[in-house]
Amino acid sequence: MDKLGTTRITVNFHEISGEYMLTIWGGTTSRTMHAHWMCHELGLDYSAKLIGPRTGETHTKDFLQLNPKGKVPVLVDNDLVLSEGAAIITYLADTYAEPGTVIPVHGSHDRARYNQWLSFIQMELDAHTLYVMRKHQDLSHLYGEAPTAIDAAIAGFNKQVAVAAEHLRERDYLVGNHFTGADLMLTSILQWATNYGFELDSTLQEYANTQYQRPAYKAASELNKGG
Ligand SMILES: N[C@@H](CCC(=O)N[C@@H](CS)C(=O)NCC(=O)O)C(=O)O
Repeated sequence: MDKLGTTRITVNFHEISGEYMLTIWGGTTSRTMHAHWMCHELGLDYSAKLIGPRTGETHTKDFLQLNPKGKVPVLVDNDLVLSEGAAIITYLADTYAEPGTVIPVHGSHDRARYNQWLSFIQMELDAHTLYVMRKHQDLSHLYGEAPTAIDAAIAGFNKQVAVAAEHLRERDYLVGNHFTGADLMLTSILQWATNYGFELDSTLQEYANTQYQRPAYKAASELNKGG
């Protein structure tokens, strides 16, 4: 890693004259993990700029030009700048994966189901629940205390995650018969929930443990720690 916090990862075709065409900004959070994990699944050569939230690094003039939301992750691929973890992993898979591997092909029913799972995970398991806990627990000095909202978030998470558990009772993956970006997103969320003290039911725990064994997960997780 160099002094700017840039980690270079080996592989194939993204470096031109020493300049990386593909860069992922952000590290240390479950949401930045999404982007790094997908890059590793695809074996991409990219530059990782592991800036962290609330360090000031997401609010510099230069970074705000990339993402006026002042948030990570952000992907830069040539002249494309993209924020939002779900959009980033979908773009990476659409652009760099063999068709039909880590993302179902356009127009298929499985692609529609993939979209459904990503929306569900982002809204029901992240924004409405775990992130409410984050804001009013860990970050209560910024967002205020809200015990009633936390209780509702815990109940909401348990209710919604049970839908994923039920779905996985008879299958190994969320969509189709192999690993896709939907599993990547769900696993990251389950890891976050575990860090928050949620006890996953046995189906979900077993499912998560399986994904944690993926070499790309392990490598991305190590990188995303930012150490
Ligand atoms: N909807 C976005 C949320 C991104 C987000 O909230 N990122 C947080 C870190 S988890 C952030 O960058 N916060 C910056 C800051 O508060 O300084 C996504 O899923 O990618």
